[in-house]
Amino acid sequence: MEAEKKAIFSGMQPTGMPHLGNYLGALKNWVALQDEYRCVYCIVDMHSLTVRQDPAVLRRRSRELLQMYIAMGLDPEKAIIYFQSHVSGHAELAWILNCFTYMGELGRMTQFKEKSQKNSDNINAGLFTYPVLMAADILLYNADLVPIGDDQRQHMELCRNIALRFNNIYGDVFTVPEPYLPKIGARIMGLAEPERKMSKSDGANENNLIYLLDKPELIMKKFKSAVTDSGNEVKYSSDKPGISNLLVIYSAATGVDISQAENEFEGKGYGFFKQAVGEAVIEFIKPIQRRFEELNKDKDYVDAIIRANGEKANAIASRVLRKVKKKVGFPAV
Ligand code: ATP
Ligand code: LTN
Repeated sequence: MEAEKKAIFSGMQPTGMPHLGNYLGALKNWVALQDEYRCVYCIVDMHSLTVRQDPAVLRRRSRELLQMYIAMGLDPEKAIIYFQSHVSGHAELAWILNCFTYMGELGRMTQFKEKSQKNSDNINAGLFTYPVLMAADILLYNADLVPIGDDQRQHMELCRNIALRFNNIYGDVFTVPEPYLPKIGARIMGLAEPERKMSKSDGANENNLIYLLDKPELIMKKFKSAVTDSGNEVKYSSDKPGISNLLVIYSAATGVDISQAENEFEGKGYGFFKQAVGEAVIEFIKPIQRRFEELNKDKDYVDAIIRANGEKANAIASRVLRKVKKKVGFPAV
């Protein structure tokens, strides 16, 4: 039975607590897919090193993110959740794939351009080859589907091209993966700056993002101070980025579609609407926070998951890596 299930891989950087954008854009789908697919969900700590990190903070955040995966509803018996740095195959495959990726392709990546602008004092080679490591993550597990938010589409396209290029030379080695995006919520914008995506590393304005561990009062305060637009109609429209973003959040959080929500809030005004969005978000975040706190007290359980799942991931990765090494012509061990 297990062998017939399709495979899913996705990852998130431990660069901070996940926010509402991460949840609605990616994590929510991870949970939804875990019964139907063979899922592998990684904490991509190696990717985080492309930006300077404090070691103690990185270690803490990596563990917190793993706890968050479980608190959100991922079942570590069903899905494999583990740290990228615990499986050396990621780095090994990334090296091989580097030799099948062109400088020009990497130079075109929007994330690279944006991050080099933001970190102009540290434009390291890792930042440039970041998408190759991401391709290695995915191809190492022969993933069919990769649940991600909209900002990762371009990296996915590159990953597919690398896989196709490699397969063209060596035969069908890699599964060519497809991105999997939510119908609604693939790009959640900032609450204070609705023309920019909500982003963890954009902490300058804390009112811009809702962290999954924010207390209910703080969540409500942030929603109440969210930027709206002129007028007073709750309508989805390109000249109303603030209200449109709140409608997307409401719809993704409750499952009510946007036109239904527009009807629900007709004539109610922005203040009432913002309060309702806040309440909806608080409601689904509450059980996640409760579970996170419980896990905080259960160090042994979390340690056991880290060990067991790291081993499972390693076993899959080594099989694929062995095949790749043979194909490219490395001597057998
Ligand atoms: P950083 O700012 O450190 O780059 P991030 O907030 O962009 O972090 P990532 O760890 O890079 O988050 O992304 C994890 C997942 O969340 C990815 O699948 C990404 O596409 C998705 N994601 C990130 N931001 C948003 C957003 N604003 N809306 C929807 N999905 C998002
Ligand atoms: N690049 C992604 C994180 C990431 C990822 C992956 C996502 C690293 N490896 C593999 C999906 C599959 C990001 O910045 N959000």
